[in-house]
Amino acid sequence: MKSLGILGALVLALSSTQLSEAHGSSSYPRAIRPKLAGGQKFTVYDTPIALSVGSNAINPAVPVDTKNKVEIIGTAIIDKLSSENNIPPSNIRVTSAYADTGSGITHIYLVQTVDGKDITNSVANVNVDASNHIISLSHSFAPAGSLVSAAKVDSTSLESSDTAKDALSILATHIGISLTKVELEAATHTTVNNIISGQPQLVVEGLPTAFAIDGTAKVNTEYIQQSDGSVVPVWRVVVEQKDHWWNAHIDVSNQKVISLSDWYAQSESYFVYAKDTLSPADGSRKMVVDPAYASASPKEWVSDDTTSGNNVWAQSNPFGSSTWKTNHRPTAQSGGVFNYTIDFTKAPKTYIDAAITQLFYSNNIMHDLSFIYGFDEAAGNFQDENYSGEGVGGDYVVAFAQDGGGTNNANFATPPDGENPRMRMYIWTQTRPNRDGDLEQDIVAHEFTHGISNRLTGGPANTDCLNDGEAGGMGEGWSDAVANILRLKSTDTSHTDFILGDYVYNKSIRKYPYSTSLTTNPSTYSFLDSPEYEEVHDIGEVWAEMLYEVMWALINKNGFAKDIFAHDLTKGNSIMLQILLDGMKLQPCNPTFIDARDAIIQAENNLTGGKNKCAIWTAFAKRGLGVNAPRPEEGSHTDDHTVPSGC
Ligand SMILES: *C1O[C@H](CO)[C@@H](O)[C@H](O)[C@H]1NC(C)=O
Ligand SMILES: *[C@@H]1O[C@H](CO)[C@@H](O)[C@H](O)[C@H]1NC(C)=O
Ligand SMILES: *[C@@H]1O[C@H](CO)[C@@H](O)[C@H](O)[C@H]1NC(C)=O
Ligand SMILES: *[C@@H]1O[C@H](CO)[C@@H](O)[C@H](O)[C@H]1NC(C)=O
Ligand SMILES: [Ca+2]
Ligand SMILES: [Zn+2]
Repeated sequence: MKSLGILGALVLALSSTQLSEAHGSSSYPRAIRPKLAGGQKFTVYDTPIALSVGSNAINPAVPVDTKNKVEIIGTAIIDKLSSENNIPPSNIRVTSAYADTGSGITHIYLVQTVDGKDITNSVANVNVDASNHIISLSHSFAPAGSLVSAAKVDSTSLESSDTAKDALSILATHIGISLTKVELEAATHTTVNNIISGQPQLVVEGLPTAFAIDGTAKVNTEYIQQSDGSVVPVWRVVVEQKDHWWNAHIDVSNQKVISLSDWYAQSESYFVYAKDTLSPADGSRKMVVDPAYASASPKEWVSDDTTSGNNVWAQSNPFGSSTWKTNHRPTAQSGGVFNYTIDFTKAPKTYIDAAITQLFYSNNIMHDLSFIYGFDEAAGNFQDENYSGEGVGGDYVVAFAQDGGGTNNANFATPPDGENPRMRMYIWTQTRPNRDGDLEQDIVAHEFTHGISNRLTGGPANTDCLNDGEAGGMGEGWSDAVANILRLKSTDTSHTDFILGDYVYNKSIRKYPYSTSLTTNPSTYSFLDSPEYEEVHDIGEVWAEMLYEVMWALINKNGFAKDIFAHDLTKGNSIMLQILLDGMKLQPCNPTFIDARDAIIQAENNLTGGKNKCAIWTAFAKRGLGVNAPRPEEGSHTDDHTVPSGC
């Protein structure tokens, strides 16, 4: 019988089928803002531009105090932005300006106005060097013509208490907090002038504390530029709650929230088997707070309050279907906390929320780790939004926890860059109660690594390079090898043996443990000629065993990085992961063992200048892949233990 994934046969390469997408079901408020068509381009001048007031260039040595100098520069900037963008100077206001004492650069921040009110997202910043030259500039001003319609709106009426209360009611509905008519009517209000802008602002008091922690909300009118460049009047509402401090802009004409930001930095916490814990057999769960790596996931992992984000969407899938958007996902408790119970005396389905949380966590860990080692946007990784603009976005991992489509296995399907891959994790039935593959890190790491090797070998647009034979077998082998690198602990030595799938299967899912002992694991290149070694997982076991030898050779020579995420390329385990991924990028489509070995050696040569060349050759040669090992087209996989001369 042929099965899929970690145990059975091959990894699927999906055709480019597009699945229809339903809308997500979360009610949690996401930050929103109009995406301006013109963006906010940042211009850096190679030759700084002299500033002038009227027709007079500003004297580089303005002999006045700093405050005065900042004011003069501010006026000059307003004149420049005004004439360049055809906006009257009276419609541009400096919001902040200061001369930085360290760099000597003066920073001027501005906003465009209508009727004396700010267009909240039409802003500029200009940087001026110590000799009064503009060194860089950016703005998102609305085009001149778009202001005409906005100027016609009578904004004074918007400051009445009734309309202000309308605005509160719309925001409450949007963020899912009850605020009744009666509660609103009971609230009182006063008018004050905003400390910074000087513009009138209504302070509404006596609101229920679920909506406003101190009972008050501030409302005023402003304008906002929409994505098409048009400018519309909005209510701005600022209200603080226990875990949020909202700054909302509500469109007056259609009564919708069109911009929303939260001044609280949202934290994310997961109660999980952390990345240094292999499975429930290896330790207990703990709370990890904000585990995202900023270089890989600058906006963290969660986009709203459930297990979906830029890198991964994790959900249940009891019927093994292929759609995911409307599937069940757990909702975080207040403060972004994902903490769900597990009772191991019961069936896995009783702890599905903990399983989904774990799967979401482990996939994101794999995303960040592989990103740090070069499986990034340009290299075709899995992300909805690719922040660099390189590669193709729209392809976060769709990960199904406790998928009902199978048992005793797991699999990963890798379509080309730009299409969502699928990870399916099954329940394992060897034990009573059954066990859940979502909770075993080496299973998830194995599956995710299929995505890495498929996208990197032959380029991100081609995921048909590791389908069968030696290439397909190495696909399985790299997946075990990366799982082995991730699970390393500082107490492990080259005498430690690793068993894959130990927790879910209650024994190894491979023939032999990974070991540097030829007795414990006798695998060598010539095993590939045995009829028992035609299936990809069997071939993969030989490759992963060779890589296990290389890994320990590198650690023994270079030492061990306690934290693989620190990317310390002087340490053996970090070098190993780096040259595995670099080798995948270098090697040809449908590589043989020999091709892949040569790519790893080339990658190491590039990384360190060949410091570890002999250590790597010695490790491969120990398992029969020495310099004279024949290529498969030469007829056999005879073991060769020769190392290059000089080693
Ligand atoms: C490795 O590759 C980089 C980028 O192509 C190159 O700049 C560098 O010189 C190479 N290093 C070695 C040791 O070959
Ligand atoms: C997780 O939630 C349980 C209640 O289900 C609670 O008792 C426990 O303290 C929480 N754990 C953490 C670390 O917050
Ligand atoms: C990459 O992501 C950016 C958003 O960050 C998007 O604008 C762009 O279209 C994406 N590129 C591709 C080719 O998908
Ligand atoms: C695991 O296997 C051992 C025998 O190898 C057995 O004694 C034990 O009960 C099994 N554990 C479970 C949870 O089934
Ligand atoms: Ca991608
Ligand atoms: Zn596999």
